[in-house]
Amino acid sequence: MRIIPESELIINSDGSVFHLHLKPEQLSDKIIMMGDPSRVTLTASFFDSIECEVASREFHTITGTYKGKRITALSHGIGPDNIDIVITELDALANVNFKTREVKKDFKQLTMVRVGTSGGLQPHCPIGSYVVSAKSIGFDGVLNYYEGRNAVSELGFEEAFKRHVNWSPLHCSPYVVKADESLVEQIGHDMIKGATISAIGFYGPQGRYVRMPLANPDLNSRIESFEYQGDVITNYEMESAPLAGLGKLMGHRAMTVCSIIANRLAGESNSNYKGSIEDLLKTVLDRI
Ligand code: R1P
Repeated sequence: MRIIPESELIINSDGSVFHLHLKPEQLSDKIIMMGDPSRVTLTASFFDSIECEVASREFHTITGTYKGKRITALSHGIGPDNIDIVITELDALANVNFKTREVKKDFKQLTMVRVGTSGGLQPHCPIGSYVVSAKSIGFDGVLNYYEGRNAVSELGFEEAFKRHVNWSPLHCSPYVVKADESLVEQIGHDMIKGATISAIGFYGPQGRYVRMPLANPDLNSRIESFEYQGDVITNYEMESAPLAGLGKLMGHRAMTVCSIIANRLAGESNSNYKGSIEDLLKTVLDRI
């Protein structure tokens, strides 16, 4: 059996995993995730009881019970690169023996639902609607570093997308992955099912022109007009693709659902979205 070297999986002196600072016994197999650390406090305000709270960098975790279910609420910060850290460490907490540094014989499957905010790209995803990322298009490249990337990707969609938008060779190759289908049904059966882009940044990489002109100013209009076998691209955020892709590669159930807080077509946004995200968090807590 392979012993995972200390350099590959860093375990802190208190027995917690490197970035998240969590110990294996502090993690539930039901995990609700979000970018903003303060949203974890909001989520835990609906819990019946709190078992533990840990904060390290942008990673804020509270495990407790909600209507009798043991749930971990955790923030992952902003960006797809953070998802590589968070999913790998969550999987290690569940599936690596921290004493022997061996992979456990019995696999423990985690259920991970990210509740985020997002900008809509289609008229049927107005501000205030909830969009489940049934498919995600990763502009970030995280999944390309893992063996099995092609096995979990929709290769026909990827090729059609690159052709349609005239994908720049300077960008890393986009990957297209499905979220866990049974989880999408369980959490989002009455919500809009979409195809979501996980961008590698917030401004230029999502086509926002503040002061710096864009290298590909027509990329968003090409994205909006793209259609593949009935799918259109519904929204932009920054984490759903590595979450769905790495989750699938590792054998976990993972998905993202977002509250739409901006409409990129109409150029409108709503910065007062607390109520709608609160309702979405409660819905996910009820359904997870
Ligand atoms: C950008 O403002 C952040 O908001 C969205 C994006 O994915 C990115 O993380 O999600 P969260 O509201 O979950 O952070």
